[in-house]
Amino acid sequence: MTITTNDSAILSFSVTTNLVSETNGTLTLTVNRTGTTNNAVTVDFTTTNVTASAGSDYTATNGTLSFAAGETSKTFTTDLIDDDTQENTETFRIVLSNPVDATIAIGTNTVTISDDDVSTVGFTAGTTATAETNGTVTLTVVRSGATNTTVTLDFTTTNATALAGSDYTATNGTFTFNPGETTNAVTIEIADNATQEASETSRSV
Ligand SMILES: [Ca+2]
Ligand SMILES: [Ca+2]
Ligand SMILES: [Ca+2]
Repeated sequence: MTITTNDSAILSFSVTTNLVSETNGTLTLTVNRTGTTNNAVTVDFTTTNVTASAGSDYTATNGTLSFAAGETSKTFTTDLIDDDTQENTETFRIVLSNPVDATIAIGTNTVTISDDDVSTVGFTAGTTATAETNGTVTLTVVRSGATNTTVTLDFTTTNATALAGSDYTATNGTFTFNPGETTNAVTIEIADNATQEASETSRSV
């Protein structure tokens, strides 16, 4: 007598999407087996690019999951790559294939990687002292963090106790950091007048 059965092992990712930060390091994925559990089954997995790129955004990963008889869950990991580049949110997929003695129900898992990198800009110093005989004062702005984007920011002088026109030349403009640039500077003219004055201040913002 021959006994036939329609029962089979059914393999599914535990979730269909993962939202991660590139700083997470490692992502653990789970494949569950339902249906028949009394036989050994295998299934292959591999990563595939969507907008994220293997090698720069995550580590390409592939292998075979082997469920022993009675096993209902297997996990594997794939690594995320944390860089200093400011990027859009990107995705890749992990796909199950080649089931042996099993069928695949949910065989695609989409991983969405969010970016953590920003440009930070600021003056190198909060205050600058200069003598009026110097003629000019140069203020430097630097950017740190992500440097792969173009960043612009406006600046203008405002009076504190020094007066534009008589003590310094009112100055405004825009700093532009091109990709890769980390330093900008502006030079402001200081008036050397004949009047005796207390020390005076102006601000650049
Ligand atoms: Ca990335
Ligand atoms: Ca980063
Ligand atoms: Ca990044």
